[in-house]
Amino acid sequence: MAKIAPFLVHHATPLPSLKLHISPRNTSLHAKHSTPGVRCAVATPTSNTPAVLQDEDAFSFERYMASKAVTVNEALDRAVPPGQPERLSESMRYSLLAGGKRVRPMLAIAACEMVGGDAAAASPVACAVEMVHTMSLIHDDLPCMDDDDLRRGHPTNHVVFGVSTALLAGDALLALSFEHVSRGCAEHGVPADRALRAVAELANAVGASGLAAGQVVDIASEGADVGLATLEYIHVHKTARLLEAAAVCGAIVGGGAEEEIEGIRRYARYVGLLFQVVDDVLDVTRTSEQLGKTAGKDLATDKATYPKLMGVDGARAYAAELVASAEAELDRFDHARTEPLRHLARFIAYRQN
Ligand code: GRG
Repeated sequence: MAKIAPFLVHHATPLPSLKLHISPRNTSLHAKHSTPGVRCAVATPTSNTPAVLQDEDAFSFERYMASKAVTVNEALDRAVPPGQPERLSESMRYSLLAGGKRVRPMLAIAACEMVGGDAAAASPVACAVEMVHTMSLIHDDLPCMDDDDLRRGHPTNHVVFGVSTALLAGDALLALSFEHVSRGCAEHGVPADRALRAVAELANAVGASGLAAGQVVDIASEGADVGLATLEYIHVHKTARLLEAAAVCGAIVGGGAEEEIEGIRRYARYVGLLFQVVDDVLDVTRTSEQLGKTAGKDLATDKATYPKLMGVDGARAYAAELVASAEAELDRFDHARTEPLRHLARFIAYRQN
């Protein structure tokens, strides 16, 4: 039986294997854990969709998400005010404030709160990960990369502002993300050692151990006969690493103990990979209008994806196992505190765009 996730352990902080196994013959996946109720990831919301608790006193994920999204959007708006040169600031704001699910900021804030930190302390890292994410979308859409013209329901940045400005807007967002963490943590009274550690975590996630690595292997793999191990490498680095950094940075600035931070890291690695598996399934099951970006792109460019290598049902089964494994990592924490991160994992599994 081959391991499917060897690269999940190849980060700066090695962790024990995550114990996801896939049979090379039938692609059925055997993870250690199962969660009752998580039956079919990436489903149209039906009675299978995990229900948000209705009890007034109980945790409501919808309310939680909505209120955090407002706070994050306002903070991002303040972080990148209109300025000079006007064209550059317009280009930065165009993509950063174009919507988006704000999953990465949500992870940072929820992880911070889970370890007992104040949501406000997580605001600088939450905004920073969204700036990095937006930079990666702008660059990913460029003609020299994926050459896409639709993102977040709007024409891509380079279509509106031109390639040079789009490139520079991405660069400026990347630089600003680190400035924002450094200054913002100090303003929110986050101890300097935590802020420094968060900066290092984020930088590691962006560079040659993270996004850039995943992207370069992704590009090099175009047209090649890519197997599951390479696919996993690409997505652990290109997609999962930033989600992991978001949650870990939240836990760091929230003052989490070492074992809490590492538990959250393991949770987020599962969730990060889940995010990409779901993304691949949505690419073949939803329309461009529904996604706000070009659907069917992977198929059109003959890219290796989870549905291609496992079939849509196999990818859905894998997604369900990843949710279960992610949630199992939260079992060590006080249950009530884990609600946002549990619901966030399910939200990612059941999202429709
Ligand atoms: C410049 C150092 C440097 C690195 C950039 C371009 C690049 C290297 C990496 C590409 C990373 C990338 C775009 C990965 C795809 C991740 C993904 C599934 C994005 C979609 O995220 P959502 O669904 O988007 O959260 P919204 O719009 O909701 O925020």
